[in-house]
Amino acid sequence: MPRSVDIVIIGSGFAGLGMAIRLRQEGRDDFIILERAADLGGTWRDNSYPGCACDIPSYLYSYSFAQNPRWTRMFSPQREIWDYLRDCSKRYGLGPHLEYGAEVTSATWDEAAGRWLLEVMGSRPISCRVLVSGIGALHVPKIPEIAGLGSFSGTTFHSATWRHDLDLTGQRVAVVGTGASGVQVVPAIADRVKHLDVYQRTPAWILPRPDRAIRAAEHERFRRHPAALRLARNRVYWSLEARGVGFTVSARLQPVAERMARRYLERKVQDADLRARLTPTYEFGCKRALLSSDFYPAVQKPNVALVTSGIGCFTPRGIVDTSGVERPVDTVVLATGFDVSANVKHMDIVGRDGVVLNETWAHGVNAHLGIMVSGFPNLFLLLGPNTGLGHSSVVFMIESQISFVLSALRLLDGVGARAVDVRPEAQEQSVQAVQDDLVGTVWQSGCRSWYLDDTGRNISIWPRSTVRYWLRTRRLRRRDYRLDPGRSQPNRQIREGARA
Ligand code: N01
Repeated sequence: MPRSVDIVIIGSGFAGLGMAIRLRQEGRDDFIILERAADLGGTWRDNSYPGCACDIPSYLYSYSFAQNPRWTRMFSPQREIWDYLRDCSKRYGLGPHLEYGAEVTSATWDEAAGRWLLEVMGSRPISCRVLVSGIGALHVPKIPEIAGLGSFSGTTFHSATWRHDLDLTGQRVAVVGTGASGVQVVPAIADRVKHLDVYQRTPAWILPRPDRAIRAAEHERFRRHPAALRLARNRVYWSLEARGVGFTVSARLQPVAERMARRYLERKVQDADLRARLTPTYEFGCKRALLSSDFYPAVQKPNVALVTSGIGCFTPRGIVDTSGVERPVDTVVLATGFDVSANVKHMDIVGRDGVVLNETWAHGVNAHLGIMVSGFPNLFLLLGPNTGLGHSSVVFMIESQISFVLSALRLLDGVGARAVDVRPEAQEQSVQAVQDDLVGTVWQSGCRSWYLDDTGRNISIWPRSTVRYWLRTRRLRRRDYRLDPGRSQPNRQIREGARA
């Protein structure tokens, strides 16, 4: 017998918890958060590799409605962000709403009842009026298909599932990948290991990270004057938004950033051959530009080797590069990123008329404003397709999406409708507008990045300013949506059964 709740949120990362807090602030308490893991925190729980930290300043990488006067650094380390999320959960009384070990395997729309029916591993089925996915984009580790990987007799793990039980001290280690995760892992373990091979397939554009400790006097000021904290946050927001102009409005600003990155590399790496191997050949910003002040020093340490000849295969002893040289190692860390096209694909989501979301997405993942998919009423995706950013904090995007969901709920309640569904033509138009806006941008300038799917279509980036996104998601444009009159029908018996 299914339990019945009004709203189900899937996932307890930044998106799911933010949604829950705002629901409570609006006086809506009939919701649960289903989390498949044993603790909350999403990507900031999973990514606990040494050196993991945020590359967006702390003031902006937090909720606007729950600002934190106690950040210890300008760029917060993972543990502090995870603690912040746990603190938010406590402060806003989310504990009773959280259910752990509850993996949603399928969601099916029941047209007659106007409700979603969820199958949940480790729990009874659940019936809900509104379903919000807060599972985000970077949660399925990408394990590369490299010949012989299974035959390696040492230890292999992905950066997002770090083996804390394993002491790397004195080991020979290989790190595969030099993206945002790789450039943080390498300096953090370089001094501890006996030898480190860094396998770089494509170099990244890197700028120094202007990190520093936040001083006691600043903490005191923020504690006494919350307006000062808001001001600090606004300053970061507008400076990143200004930086974003180079991505979104005037491509002419990109070479300026590229020059800065090139000069930084020249200053930090004297060896001409190494410098050449660390120099990207694609435009700045095409792949995510990275902030790191310790990656270049780390790859120049005597016990560290940058391998750029490409991975040929794995052997039981180690890795053979494409020129045939075998490098024996004890442990391989795969800092090889995430499968962004996975999004909600591991769930069977069945909408109106038995339409399956995965089939709808077979020719390309897309959603209206990254949030709604036509034919899937009362389903809202947080951090859905094309809502990632190259220049600013995704927490801002999440908050915009949460406001959108809240206004959809107000609309449903206000007009007495049981379902809201985006019209196919509105979705087509907004998806096309995003793809049109991407034409000619740096993200489409020819490099291979995780922003693109296998066909080369960009499924990750919002190509305009975050202000524009905020304006588009502030409230629902009525003509873009179909509203079904009536109330959703939680079976009275089911509800009583659930209470009992
Ligand atoms: O993943 P990535 P990530 N052989 O996809 C290489 C967020 N994040 O986990 O560039 C050899 O960027 C691949 O090479 P190439 C942030 O949004 C945020 O580092 O494809 N190499 C690349 O170097 C970020 O963008 C923070 O040629 C292989 C690397 O692996 C996103 O997460 C911190 C390979 C993957 O880089 C993903 O970052 C960390 C192969 N077969 C992450 N396959 C913050 O600070 C892949 N690679 C907020």
